[in-house]
Amino acid sequence: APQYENIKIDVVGEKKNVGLIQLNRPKALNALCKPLFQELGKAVKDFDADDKIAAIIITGNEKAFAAGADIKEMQNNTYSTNVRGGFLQEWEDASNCGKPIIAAVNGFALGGGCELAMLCDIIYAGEKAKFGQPEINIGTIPGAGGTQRLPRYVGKSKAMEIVLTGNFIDAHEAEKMGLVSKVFPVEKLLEETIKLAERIGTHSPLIVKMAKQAVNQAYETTLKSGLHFEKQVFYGTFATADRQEGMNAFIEKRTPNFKNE
Ligand code: CO8
Repeated sequence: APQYENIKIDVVGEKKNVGLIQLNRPKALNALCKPLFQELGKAVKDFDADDKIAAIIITGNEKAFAAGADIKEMQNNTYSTNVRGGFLQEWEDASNCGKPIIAAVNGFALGGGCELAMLCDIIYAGEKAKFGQPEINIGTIPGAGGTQRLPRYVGKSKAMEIVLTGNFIDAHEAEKMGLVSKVFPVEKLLEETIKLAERIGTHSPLIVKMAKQAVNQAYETTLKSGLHFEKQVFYGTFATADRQEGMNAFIEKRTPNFKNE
């Protein structure tokens, strides 16, 4: 297995089919420095390519999921160095994953940390989690989806309030506004997130991937072309062995044996 300095990886779940990535710069509240993001991108890519892995979890520690981009690292960036170096380009690696990624958020998910959670497919939170886009406090704006993904989750008024004030919202508020799908006691969060990943892992990985692509279209296109995309993918499932097996198993009252084909 590759050696990482800023993250820890593990394979968990009863069937060892869940890839776990823990952000691991506790002294900096898991601030997302460039080496961390490069390692995260590699870990996500490797799990995505591993046929034994059904879903991926990204988590932090009890104090912080991630407190944002590394302010010390970008303090002296200039417009020119950002453009020349493609600042934050590594983000694309994590968002191109075909498998489901679940964020398990305890503690702070701020700035780039909140944006990282939002580029995951599902967010589960511990009850002490705090979300926010505090970039405005340090004279900048969200740079990795905060102004685009957040309004799609919570609507314009709440997104404006979060981005323009820099105020934090707690886990229950985040759940109420649709940013987070469930809230758990802090010490239960990871096991509940693993259960969710395992539940997804009982299905055909092939069909899970198609379903993820279809839902993602809802955030990328008009309703009309999204519905068209959905219909084509739905029809496409009928070209797979797993669709036949799923329906056969239902009729025969048995558990399906999916082959990822
Ligand atoms: N970057 C670098 N270091 C950080 C960061 C950060 N974002 N957040 C915390 N740290 C460091 C602190 O400097 C401190 O280090 P040291 O001990 O060496 O002084 C250590 O972590 C502990 O932090 P605090 O002492 O501040 O802990 P508190 O419990 O007092 O406060 C807070 C916790 C409220 C989370 C506070 O640390 C804070 O406000 N952090 C900054 C939050 C922030 O502004 N985040 C937004 C950053 S900008 C951004 O994310 C731009 C997005 C662009 C895309 C990102 C792509 C990666």
